[in-house]
Amino acid sequence: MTKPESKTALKWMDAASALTKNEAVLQWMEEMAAMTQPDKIVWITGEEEQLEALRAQAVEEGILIKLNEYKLPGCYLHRTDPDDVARVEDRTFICCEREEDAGPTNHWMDPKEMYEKMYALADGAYKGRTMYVIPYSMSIIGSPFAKYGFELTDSIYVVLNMAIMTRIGKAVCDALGDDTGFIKGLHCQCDLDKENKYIVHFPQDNTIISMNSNYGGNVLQGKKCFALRIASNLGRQEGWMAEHMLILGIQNPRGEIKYISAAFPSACGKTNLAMLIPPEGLQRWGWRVWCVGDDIAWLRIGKDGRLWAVNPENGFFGVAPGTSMKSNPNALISTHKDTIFTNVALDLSDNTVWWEGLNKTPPARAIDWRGRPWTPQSPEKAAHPNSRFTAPARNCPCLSPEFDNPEGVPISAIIFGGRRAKTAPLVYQSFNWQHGVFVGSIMASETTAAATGQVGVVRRDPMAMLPFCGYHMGDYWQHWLDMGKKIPHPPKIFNVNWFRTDDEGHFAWPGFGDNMRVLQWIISRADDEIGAAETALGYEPNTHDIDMEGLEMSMYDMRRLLSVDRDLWLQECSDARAYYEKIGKVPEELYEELDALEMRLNRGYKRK
Ligand code: GTP
Ligand code: SPV
Ligand code: MN
Repeated sequence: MTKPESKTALKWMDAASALTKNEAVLQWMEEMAAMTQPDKIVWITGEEEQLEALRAQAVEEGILIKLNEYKLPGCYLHRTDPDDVARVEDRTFICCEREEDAGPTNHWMDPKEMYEKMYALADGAYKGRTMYVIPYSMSIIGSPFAKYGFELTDSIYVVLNMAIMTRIGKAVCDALGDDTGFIKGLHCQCDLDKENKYIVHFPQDNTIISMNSNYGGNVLQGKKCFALRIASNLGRQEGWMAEHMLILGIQNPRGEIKYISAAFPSACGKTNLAMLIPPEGLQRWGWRVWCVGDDIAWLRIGKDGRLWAVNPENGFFGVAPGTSMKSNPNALISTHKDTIFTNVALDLSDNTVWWEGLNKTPPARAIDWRGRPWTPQSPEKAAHPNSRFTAPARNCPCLSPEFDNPEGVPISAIIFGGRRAKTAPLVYQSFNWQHGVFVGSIMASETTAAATGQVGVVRRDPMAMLPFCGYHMGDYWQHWLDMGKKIPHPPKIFNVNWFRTDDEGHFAWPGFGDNMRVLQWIISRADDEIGAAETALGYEPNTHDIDMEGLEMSMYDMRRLLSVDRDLWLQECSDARAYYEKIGKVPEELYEELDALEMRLNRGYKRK
C-alpha cells in the first residue's frame, strides 16, 4: 500500500480531543488528515448536544431542511445531487490481491493501483472543510458479534445518518481499546464527479473508500460496504455468514415466537415483510410479527447447534415510495420523529413530506425531489423512486424485545425471494439445506431503482447478494454448503414470490399483510407440523394448508399462484446453467442439484 506523504504540520492533531489513544487508529487518521488536509477535525462523540449542533449547521448550510416540528418532530429533508440517487454497481470495486478471488460478479482493480487512484483523488479533498471522525459499531457495543469501524467523512449528512443507522461515539472507542482489528473508512464528497465516483473495498486491509458520492448505500459505510462486502469476507474466514436479510419474529396464539430471516433483492419487500401486520382475522387469534431487522443479518452457529442471527444496524434506511398507513403502518410510524428523508417531495402546505403511494391526495403545491415546484398536474414524479427515510429502529412500534439482545435470535427458517412475473410460485420449500443453497444460487429478480441502471429487467441475484458479496460467488456458495454441514440443527430453506402477475399484468397476490398467510405455512413446515405436496421444485402447500379466510381469492386463483410452468422452468434451468458457467468454480453439489431438478421436470413430476 502506498502511504500518503505528510504535507502539513499536523496542527490538528490535538491528542486531548481524540476519543481514543489507540495508536493504530491515530496513526491511520494522521495519514488520512495529512492527505485530505482538512481545516479541522471533529470527533463524533455520540452526544445529543453535538448532533443537534450539527443539525443546526446543516440547516444553515442548506444541507437539510427542517420539517414541521409539530407533525414531524426532529425530522429533516435532504436532496442529493440528481445524478447521485442510488447505489452505483458499475463503480463498486473489490480490490483483493488476486483478481480471481473477486470473481466474475465483482469489479476488480489491483489494490496498489486503486490506492494510488484513490489517494490522488483524496489529495487535498478536505481543504476548507471539516473532517468528521465517526467511531461506529455494527451490532451492540461490547457484544461478541460487534465489529468496530471509523468512517472519516466531510459530509454532515453522513454523520447524521450514521448516527441513526449505527451505534456511534465514545463508547465504541472505549470498547475497541487498543485492538487493531477495526475497519478503516474514508469518504470524500469531492465535487460528486460521476466519472470519478468510486466505492472501493480492500478486504485484506479491512478498508473502505467512497469517492464523489453522497448517496446512502454508497457512503453510509457501515451498511453495504462493511456489514456485507467486508463482513462476508470476515464471515468466510471466521465461520459465520453476513447476509442481505431481514429478521423477524412470528408470535403464535400460544405466545411462542419463532424467528425467520429472508433474503430479497433491493427494493423487493424486506422492510415490508419485517414489519408486517397480520390480516385482521389472524390478529384476532393472536398472531403478530416482531421486527428484528429489515436489511442485514449476521448469522452464527449457537451453542445449542441452531443458527442465531443479529441485525448489526440500529436504524432503517427504507424505500419511501409505496410506504403508507395501508401497506406498512409500522414503517410509516417509524418515520414520524427523528428521521431524515432523502429525495422525497416537500409539501408546501404544512412543511411535511410526500411521496407516491403515501396516500391518494398529493399536495396541491410541493417541491419535488430535485427542488423544483411540483403540482399534481406535473408530468414527473414528486419523489425519486429510490427516495428513502433514515429512521431510528427504536421508533418502530413492532420492534422486537430481542433487538438489543447481544446473542441474537434463533432462526427456524430462511426464505429466499424476488420479483418474478411468471416463473416462481408463491411459495415452495427446498428438500434440504443443499437443495436450499441451490435455490438461493439460482435466484433471479427484476431490477429496481435501488441501483442505477435499467429497472425491470430480470437478472440473476444469488441470495440477493449479487451487489454485496465481497468475494468470488462460487466460493460464497461453497461457504453456504460448508456452513450447512456445520450447523447441527439448520433452518429449513424456502422460496417465495409476492410479485407474480395475472394475464392483465396485475399482481396476482395481495402481498403485504397477507404474506402472513405464507409465513404461517412456512413456520408450520419448519416445525414439521404439517405435510406438503412433493413437486419438481420442492415441497408445496397442500391446497387447504394456506389460510385463505378473509381473502377475496378463489381456490382456483391460489392453485394458479402455486402452479409451475414446466417449459418456463426448463428454460430457467438452462439459464441457470449458463449462469453457472459464467461463474466458473461452482461447487459440484450445485450442479448435481441442477441436474436433478432438470430430470424431475423432464419426468413430468406429478403432485403426490
Ligand atoms: P432495500 O432497502 O432496497 O434492501 O429494499 P427492501 O427489500 O427492504 O424493499 P421494501 O420492503 O422497501 O419494498 C420495496 C417495494 O416493494 C416497495 O415499493 C413496496 O411497496 C413493494 N412491496 C413490498 N412488499 C410487497 C408485496 O408483498 N407485494 C407487492 N406487490 N409489493 C410489495
Ligand atoms: C439496497 O439497495 O439494498 C438498500 C439501500 O438497502 S442501500 O443502502 O442504498 O444499499
Ligand atoms: Mn438492502
